[in-house]
This record gives sequence, structure tokens and C-alpha cells, in this order.
Amino acid sequence: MSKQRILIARAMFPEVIDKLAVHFEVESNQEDAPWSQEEFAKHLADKQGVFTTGSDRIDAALLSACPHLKICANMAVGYNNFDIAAMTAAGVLGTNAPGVLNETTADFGFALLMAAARRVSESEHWLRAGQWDRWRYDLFAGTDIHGSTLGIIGMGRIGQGIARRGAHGFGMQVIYHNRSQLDAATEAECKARYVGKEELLRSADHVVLVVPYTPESRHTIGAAELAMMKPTATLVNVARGGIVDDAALAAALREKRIAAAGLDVFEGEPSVHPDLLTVPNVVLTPHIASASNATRLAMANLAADNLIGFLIHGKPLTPLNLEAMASKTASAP
Ligand code: 8YV
Repeated sequence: MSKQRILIARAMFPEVIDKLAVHFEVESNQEDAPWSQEEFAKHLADKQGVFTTGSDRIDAALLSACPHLKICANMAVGYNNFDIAAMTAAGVLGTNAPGVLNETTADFGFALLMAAARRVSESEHWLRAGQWDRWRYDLFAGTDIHGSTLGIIGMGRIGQGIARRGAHGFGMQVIYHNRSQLDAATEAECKARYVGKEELLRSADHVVLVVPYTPESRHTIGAAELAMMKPTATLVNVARGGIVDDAALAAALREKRIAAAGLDVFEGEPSVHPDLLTVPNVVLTPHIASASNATRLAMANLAADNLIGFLIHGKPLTPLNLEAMASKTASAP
């Protein structure tokens, strides 16, 4: 029997391609060509499965050009690049890559928090520009991390990892806001207290965002929320571009209405709002919070195992819309 065909939409670890090639006829975009949606659809038109990253959009137009497609396996925990409703309607399964990146992303959230609050990037740029001629008592003085109040918006597994680091490692008081309150045991383990969003913004010394992107979470932090934060506060976004109103944030940073920010994700990335590029008190990184070698390999393997699990064995590991697809089939006339 001939092998099923899959597409790997972006450059990928050679060992993951080799693993997939045992089971499938694989086409991979190893040269990492930047495809338009039309080009993507052309490459995908005769495939049963696709390995995507968070930058590859799966929408109704693409699906209608790919009649053989059965599964889109995302190498990301976030899946706002998938139109899940359109996929379910087309009978296409989506899978994501949860779990394997939690601790690495929590590490990086903390790195951005410390770099922003203690002005690591800003002072390094200044030093590299040859401006350091003498010590001063207030040279790049920032805000303490230890003993301060850490506010986390979005208390999933990554948020909990950040809470544990703050509470256990740095003696921070942790408050959090989430769609629902965590169970008492998890709250105790994270030493975290549930509060309303406004209370969090007004009382936290540092605010970290780890909410998934949905139409409802767009601009969770805009001008009104920034106005509630302390002038000494730090804001960190390791969630998704669009959770923060980047123009409003750049203005707040420029006018020192908040002290600093650390951003790994941006509205419209890889473009970055030009105002963010010119304010000094923000640390900017190119969506690398999960980018340790080991974690990126684990994410890629999970996406590959979802393709193998579903197309070869009928059992995906981390499906997103399996139940919705089943109830659609059950209710079909
Ligand atoms: C990925 C991410 O690096 O998992 C996610 O949701 O945002 C990142 O870890 C990126 O989306 C690559 O697919």
C-alpha cells in the first residue's frame, strides 16, 4: 500500500523529518521559503496531513483547496493560527503541542521580567554605545524582583511555572487572575492568591501575561489597564501578540507611566510597532520563549507523533477538536 502524503510547512529538525519519512511520503519546506497562502495551498493540495508552526495559517480558503487533508499538527501550544470551526466543518483534526514547553517558557518569562525590571538590555545598549565613563549612585537603578508582588494574568501550566519560580525562588507574593480560580492544592503549591483583574493591575509590582489569544483576550492590556498599573511596574508578555495594545504600551513606556516591559510576542509579528523600537525601557525578543534546543525538539516530536498517531494508528495524542468532529459526524443526516 502506498504511503500517505504529508507536508512539513517550515524548516524542521532533520531527525524529525526522518522519523516522519518512515511512515509517510514527506514534502518539507526545508529551505524555509516564505509561502503565500496560495502557494501553501498548492503544496498542501494532495496531502493527508500537515506539520505547522504557529506562523502557518489554516483557514477556510486553504481547507477548501485541500480536499484530502485530515490533520493539521501544530508545533505550538497556542493555536490561534487555526480556524478550528472551519477545520471541524471540513472534517480536519487539529492538534497542538502542550506540556513539553511549560518550564522552558516559564524560565524565559522570568528572564524577561528580570531583564526589564533590572534594566539589563537598556544598560547593555548604553555600554556598547561607549557611553560609560564613570559610576553613579543611580546608574540604571531599577525595581527589585525579590520580595515584590508578582501578578500573573492567565494561570495555566506556564503561569503556574512562573508563580512557583516567583514564590519559591524569589520570595514574591503571587497574585493571579484567570478565567476560573484554581483548586486549593494548586494555589497552595504556587503560593498564589486569586484576585480580580483590576486589583491585580493596581497592586502588582510586576505583571506577567500568559493568556491564550482569543477575540475576548485581545487587548487585555490597553491604555485603561496601563493607567491602573504602578509607575514603577514592569509588564511582561510571553503569551501572544495582540493581548497587549502595543501602541498604548509604547506610549506608556515613553511617558514613564510604567517603568519597563519585556515582550516576546507582538501584534502583527514579525513586524514590531515602530514606537516600541525607539523606547529604551523595553526588552524585545523574537518569539523565543520556548526556544531551548531540547524543548523545541520535544515540541517538534509531539507534532510528529500526532501525525503518526492519527494517520497511522487512528489515535492522536493531543487533539483539539476530536469531540466536535465526532458530534458533527453523529448529528449528520
Ligand atoms: C512557538 C508558542 O515557538 O507554543 C506556542 O504557542 O508560541 C511558541 O512556543 C511558536 O508558536 C512556534 O510554533
